[in-house]
Order: sequence, then structure tokens, then C-alpha cells
Amino acid sequence: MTRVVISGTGLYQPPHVITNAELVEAFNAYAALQNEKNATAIAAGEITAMTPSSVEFIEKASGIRQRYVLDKAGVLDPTRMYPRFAERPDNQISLMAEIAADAARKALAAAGKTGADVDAVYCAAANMQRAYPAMAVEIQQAIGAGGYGFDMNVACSSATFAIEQAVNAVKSGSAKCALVVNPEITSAHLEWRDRDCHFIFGDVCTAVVIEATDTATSSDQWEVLGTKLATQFSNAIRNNFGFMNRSEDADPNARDKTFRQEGRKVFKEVVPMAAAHIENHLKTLNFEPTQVRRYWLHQANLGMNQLVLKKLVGREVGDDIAPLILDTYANTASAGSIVSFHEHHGDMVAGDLGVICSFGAGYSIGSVIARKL
Ligand code: CO8
Repeated sequence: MTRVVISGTGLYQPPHVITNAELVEAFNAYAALQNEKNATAIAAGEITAMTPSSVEFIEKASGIRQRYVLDKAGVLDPTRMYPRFAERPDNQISLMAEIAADAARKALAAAGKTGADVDAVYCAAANMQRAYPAMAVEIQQAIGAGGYGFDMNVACSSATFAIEQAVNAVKSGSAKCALVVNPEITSAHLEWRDRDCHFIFGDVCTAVVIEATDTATSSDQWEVLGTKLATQFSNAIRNNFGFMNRSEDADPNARDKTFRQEGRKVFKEVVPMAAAHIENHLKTLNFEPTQVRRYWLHQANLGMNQLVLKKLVGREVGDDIAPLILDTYANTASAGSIVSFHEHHGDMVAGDLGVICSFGAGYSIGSVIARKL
């Protein structure tokens, strides 16, 4: 049986930071403008006045302190409240492919490979920039890869679901060296005008190189011992944006065409599901949760991760067991657990066991159990 490793990871970090203070200032300015505009209707009781956001709430409820974004000015403009991206001509690489190619080149350098070694590209993300041609094929061309590429979307679990496809492709021999990229431009689909969620997301892109042990030359290899995917339908995290909107005569700016969720419900339902998923996955490989040196969990909420870990190992654990990147990057959809892995595995030694686990819309949960070689 072919043994498969993660032999390199790469990260594209957007150029702009938005702190919670900047975010709240812009939101509150927007809310004041709306209240001024709607003063008569508010006074008549026809609509409810918007309430301000607060830095204290955001930090207490989520653990998020700042986020990276590709465009800051548009998001913080109280008369706009979403990023401003220039439409690109067909002969220019798409923004998603551009940041993915950057992360991919870094991951390939870490793995000691070039684009020419890659024969499978999975562009896995919570949102896709266009319908076709697939961003993965554009990325394939940008890095000079061969083989095939396709896009896939499993919301916040896109990365782990793609890793399973990549691992299976290498195991079956349909690919020799697979690249998983997760360009998450969440700022374009976040509703920055809704105080319940305006603080949640940030932009980033991660890349992971997956190949067989017999081709890997990297000094940093993680053998994938197993992957496990699960989905269970839920409406608690939803976005109705899609290609049918025009034919449905739907308002493209309606609230349901951007990200929305019932945060508390998600929190309550997903914590036990994620803990049970990881425990069962470890059991199939005869491991106990306490044998895991590090958990790189989905980065949606600090309290959520602490609870998942408490259920798993029976005690409070700190950053050494479950490193947090949410405070700096916010929720970066499918890239979060990979950013955590990328930034927090350098100190680990041969034989150490780790679990990458994502959870999100769908619901969807994906886990990857890996051991440092
Ligand atoms: N400032 C001040 N007060 C606020 C704010 C704010 N910004 N927002 C809400 N409040 C108020 C509320 O109105 C409420 O007031 P009241 O009690 O009077 O009704 C009170 O604060 C408490 O509100 P909540 O119950 O909503 O607050 P929570 O403590 O539940 O915290 C969280 C909200 C942080 C959202 C929390 O519920 C959470 O993190 N839940 C888990 C979410 C999660 O894991 N989601 C899955 C990940 S998402 C995913 O999979 C994405 C896929 C697609 C990506 C697309 C990219 C855009």
C-alpha cells in the first residue's frame, strides 16, 4: 500500500489588517448613517433602529482580535461596507487563482518540488469567483503543473475534504503529486453590515502538497494515517447566492445572498459532533485522544475549540495542544485549520501525532490524522 505524506505547506497573507476597533468604528458609522436616513420610519415604529457593535463583545464572544483582508478601504467605507475589487479581463488571472498560485509556490518550495512535479490540483474553498473555467485549471497553468485540476466546495471543510481526495488519488496512482489550495476571499461574501456576523471572517490562502513517501524529499514530512469525512444537512449556516438568482428574479442584494448563520445553534450542535467525529476517527486507528500531541482545529470560535478539546481529553488545554490563529486571522473558512498546521508544527518531533479537523456549513466535518516522520 502506498504511504502518503504532506510534504509542504504554504500561506498567502493579504496585505491589509483590520483591527476590531477599526471594524467597529466603521460599522457604528454605517449604523448611525442608516438610523439618520430612516429616522422618520424609526420614529413611527415601522423599522427598528440599528444597534452599535462593540469590540468587547467581539473579543469575548469569538476570541477574534483582527483579520487580514485583500481590500480594506471598501470594507471600512460606511457608505459601502464591502471590498472593492476591479473586474479583471479574461486574459488576466483571477484573484482567487493569483493568491492560490502564490501559496502554492511557497508550499512547493517547502516540499522541494516545482509546479512541473504536480499532476493534480484541487482548488477547494467556501466560495468560487466564477462558474467556469475552473480556478483549479487556471492555477494549474499558472504554476506549470500537468495532469488535471478541479474546483470543489464544502464550505469550511473544503480543505480537509480535498486532502482526502488528494490522498486517495496518490494512493490509487491517479496522481503522483497533488496540490490542495484554499483561496478564501471571505470578505466578498461576508455581510459587513450585520453586527451579528460582521467580525467573523478574514481572507487568506493556504496550500498543501501531498505525495507518496517514495517521491518525497522534504525534511518535514507528515504521513497521513487516515482521513474521515462526514456531512449532515443543516440550515443553520446558509448562503443562497447562486447562478439561478437571476432566473428567480431574486434581489441580488437581499440579505440571504451573503453569509448568514444562527451562531449559537451552530456552536451547540457542532461541538458534540466534532468531538465525537475526532474520537471515532482516532479509535479506528487504535489511538486515544490523549495520545495526540497537537490538534489543528477549524478556527471559528475560541470557546468552541476549547469545548471540543475538553470533551476529547477531559481537561482544559492551551495553545500547545490546540494552537489558535483565530485571534490574528479570524475565521478563514476552510483555510483555518491549515493555517494553524502551517504555523504550529515546526517544534514537533518524529513520531508525534496530530489531527487536522475542520467543521462548518453543511454541516460538514473532515479530519486528517497525521504522524511526523
Ligand atoms: N456587538 C455587540 N453585541 C452584539 C454583537 C456585536 N457585534 N453581535 C451580537 N450582539 C448581541 C446580540 O444581539 C445578542 O443580544 P441579546 O442577548 O440582547 O439578544 C447578544 O449579543 C448575544 O448574541 P449571540 O447569541 O449571537 O452571541 P454568541 O455568544 O452566540 O456569539 C458567535 C456569536 C461569535 C457568532 C458565536 O455564536 C459563534 O462563534 N458560533 C459558532 C459559529 C461557527 O462555528 N460557524 C461555523 C463556521 S462558518 C462556516 O462554516 C462558513 C462557511 C462559509 C464561509 C463563507 C465566507 C463568508
